[in-house]
Amino acid sequence: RTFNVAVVGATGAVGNQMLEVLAERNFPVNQLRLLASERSEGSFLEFRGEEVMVERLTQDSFKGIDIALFSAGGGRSLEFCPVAAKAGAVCIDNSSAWRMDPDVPLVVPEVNPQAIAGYSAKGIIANPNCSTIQMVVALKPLHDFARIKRVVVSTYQAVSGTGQKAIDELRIQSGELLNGRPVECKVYPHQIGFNCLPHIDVFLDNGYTREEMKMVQETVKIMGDSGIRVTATTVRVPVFYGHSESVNIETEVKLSAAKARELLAAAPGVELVDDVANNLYPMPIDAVGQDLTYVGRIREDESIDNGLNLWVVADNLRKGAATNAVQIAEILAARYL
Ligand code: A2P
Ligand code: 11C
Repeated sequence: RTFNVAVVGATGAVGNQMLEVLAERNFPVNQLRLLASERSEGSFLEFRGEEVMVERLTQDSFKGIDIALFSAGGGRSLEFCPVAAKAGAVCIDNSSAWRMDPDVPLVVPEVNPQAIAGYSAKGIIANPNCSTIQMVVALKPLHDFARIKRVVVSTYQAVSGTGQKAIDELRIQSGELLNGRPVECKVYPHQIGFNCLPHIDVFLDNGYTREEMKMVQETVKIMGDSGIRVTATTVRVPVFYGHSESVNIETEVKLSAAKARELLAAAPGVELVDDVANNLYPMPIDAVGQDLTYVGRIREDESIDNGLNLWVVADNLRKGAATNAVQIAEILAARYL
C-alpha cells in the first residue's frame, strides 16, 4: 500500500533532506503534504520531479495523513504532534521535544528497531539527536560483544546542525574574513568562521550544555542499558556538513583493536575506513550526502586495561536526521501500518 505523508518544516535544512531521502529510497508516498510557517506559504518544492506547494501548518493540516515527519523545532513538535496523532497520523519527530518521554520510543534502526512497536502509546516516535545517532550506530556492535561501561566523547559538529541560517552565517563570515573585513554574528554568540565554539545549545545548571546532556541520556535510552555512563564535550566547528566525534570507551570485556575492526566491518550502517598506512580515515567531506556512519582511527587505549579510541563521522542531516527518520518510517510502514 501507499501512504499519505506530511513533512513539517519542509523548507528547512533537515526537511529538504527528508524530501530527498523519501524520493531516493522510493518510499511508497501517495499524497505528500509540505508544511512550514506562513513565511513559506504558497512557495513550491520539488518532489520526484513535480512541484508541490508548501502550506502553512495549522490544526487542520493532518486530515488523511498516515505518517508525519516533523523537523520544525521543538515548539512546533510539542504543539502539533498530539494534533497529528489525534487525526490518525503516526509522527516521527526529529526535535528533542518528545525524546525522553517514557511513552515515546527513541529509535535508531540499526540499534533498537524493536522499540518502534511502542509507537501506539502516543502515536509518536522520536528521532534522536544527530550526534547521538552516529555514536550509537558505532557503539552497538562493540557493546554487544564487550559491554561498554563508560564513554568519553568530544564532538566536532557542523553548522548545518543549527539550520539554514547558520550555514549562511559561516559562508558569509568566511568571505568577510578572507577579505579582511569585520564579521557580524547573528546565529552564534561568537564568530564561527575560522573558530571553534565549545558551546552547542544552552548551558544548564550543571555546567554542561543541553547537547552534551542529550548525548548522555539518549545513549542510555536507545541502547537500553543504564549501566553505560557517558560524558561529553560538544564543539561547533567551521564545517558545513558532517559531524565528527572522538569516542573513548571502556569495556567490561577486553576488546582488541583488531576485534573491534572485525565487529564494525560487519555491523549494519557502518563503513570501516581505517587504513592509516594510506592516510585513510573518516572525514566529513567524504560523509556528505551519504547514509552510512564511518569509523576509523581504532586504537587500544594504553592508559587503561579495557579501553578503545575511535573516530566516528556521519552526515548530520542524513543519517543524523532525515535518513534515520525515513528508515523508521520504512519499518513502521512495512511491519505496523
Ligand atoms: P519556514 O521556512 O517557513 O520558516 P531550519 O532548521 O533550517 O531553520 O528550518 C526550520 C523549519 O521549520 C523551516 O521549514 C521553517 O519554515 C519551519 N518553521 C519554523 N517556524 C515555524 C512555525 N511557526 N510553523 C511552521 N513551521 C515553522
Ligand atoms: C546540532 N545536534 O548539531 C544539534 C542539532 O536535538 O535535534 C539537533 C538538535 C536536536 O546543533
